[in-house]
Amino acid sequence: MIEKFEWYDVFVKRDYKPDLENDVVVIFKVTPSEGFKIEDVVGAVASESSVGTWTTLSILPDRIWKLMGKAYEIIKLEGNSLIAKIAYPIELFEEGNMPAFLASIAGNIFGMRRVKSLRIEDVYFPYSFMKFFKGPLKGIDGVRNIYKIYGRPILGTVPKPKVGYTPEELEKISYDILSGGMDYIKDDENLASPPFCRFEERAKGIMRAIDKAEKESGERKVWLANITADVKEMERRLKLIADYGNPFIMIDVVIIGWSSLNYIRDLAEEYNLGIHAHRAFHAAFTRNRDHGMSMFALSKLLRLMGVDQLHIGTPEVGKLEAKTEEVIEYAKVLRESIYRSNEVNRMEQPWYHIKPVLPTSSGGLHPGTLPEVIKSLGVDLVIQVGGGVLGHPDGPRDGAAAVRQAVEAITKGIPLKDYATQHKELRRALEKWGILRIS
Ligand code: CAP
Ligand code: MG
Repeated sequence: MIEKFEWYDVFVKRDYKPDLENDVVVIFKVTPSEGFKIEDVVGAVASESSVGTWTTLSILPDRIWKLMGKAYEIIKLEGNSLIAKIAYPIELFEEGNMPAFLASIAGNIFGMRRVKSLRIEDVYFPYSFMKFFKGPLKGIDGVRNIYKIYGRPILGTVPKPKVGYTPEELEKISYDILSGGMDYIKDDENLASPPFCRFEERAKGIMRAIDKAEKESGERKVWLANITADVKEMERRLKLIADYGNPFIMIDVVIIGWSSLNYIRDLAEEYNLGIHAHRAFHAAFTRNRDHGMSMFALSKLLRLMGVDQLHIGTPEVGKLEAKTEEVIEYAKVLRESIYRSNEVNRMEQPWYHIKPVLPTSSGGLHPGTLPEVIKSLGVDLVIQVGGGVLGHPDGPRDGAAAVRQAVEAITKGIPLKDYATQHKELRRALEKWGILRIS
């Protein structure tokens, strides 16, 4: 028998100094349920996410004391919430196994009765943990080298309606968009291979459009081909894309899951393909600021896993809920070689061998929003415009041209309304949608 102790209390060690070479640190925002002491709640989170359960045990090998999560810092926030920093020794985790890692630090704890709500704000990875992950194959330089586009954002369109076109219709739209000036054409996140638009037929049509647009424009054109499906089917579609010589695939990374992503990441390397990551479903757990996981932490996990482009949303001019200052931090943590912040819920993160990811800004954009997008997020960016191209009064070709002109104007430092006097397509877009500013 071991001596009696308060089980959850032993996971709170305020005198512990995290070992930044050998500890993973998770920063949680914790809101305790009524009637529970802070230590009992934070200790429970550290226990259940590492080695413990709800009670003391009759068998407890000495090793366990080394493996346990240690809550070493607790900071009270306004209201009833607090920030808890918990350090986990890397020996707790299998090397390179992201799903199992998440089953620890993002598993049962979200449902514990004693937490009213719980949110992973940040996850710090030491090199000793990171070295088992590959990160992006291409990274920002690799993606730019595909297109040979430097110094401006990469521009593309997702045709709308998002699902419903036939392959023939998409071939025409793709050609119009690409010859209008877009760099890529993208499938929507929920377009897979429905009966009226089978993947193979779509591939034929879009690749024909790409060939034609490339020959005429002399520019590289790309299809972000959504292969989201069962893993075996994704593999088949990925190989088809590689056979066509198209350099990119797209996947709905959150929906397909971590082990599928890992598998596809390795295959993409074998076939030398970039990965465009759509984040559909993320808002189910990132949007609530008290519960789930932050988009910031998700961005870090996905950079580690190795996507080349990731959707991060827009500044406050788009259609989806977002806070400009938060979106800027997502872009920073994807791009920088050492991420730094003074915020209480963030840690400094060096990225070592892990290449940067190109952030993708998307959702309700049109030419009149782009000055704010580029002002907030810079030019190392993918700008993705759907309705803002397909909704152009004179059709998709002019819609694409208007986006390209807007970006030309911004990179030359010319106000959109001045550039529009000489560029009809841009003028027509601004007449319909105006120029939006973050007030
Ligand atoms: C954009 C989009 C994107 C969302 C994803 C859509 O179309 O294709 O999937 O923006 O958002 O279907 O809504 P529009 P995020 O340009 O027509 O809005 O990148 O923020 O995850
Ligand atoms: Mg979409």
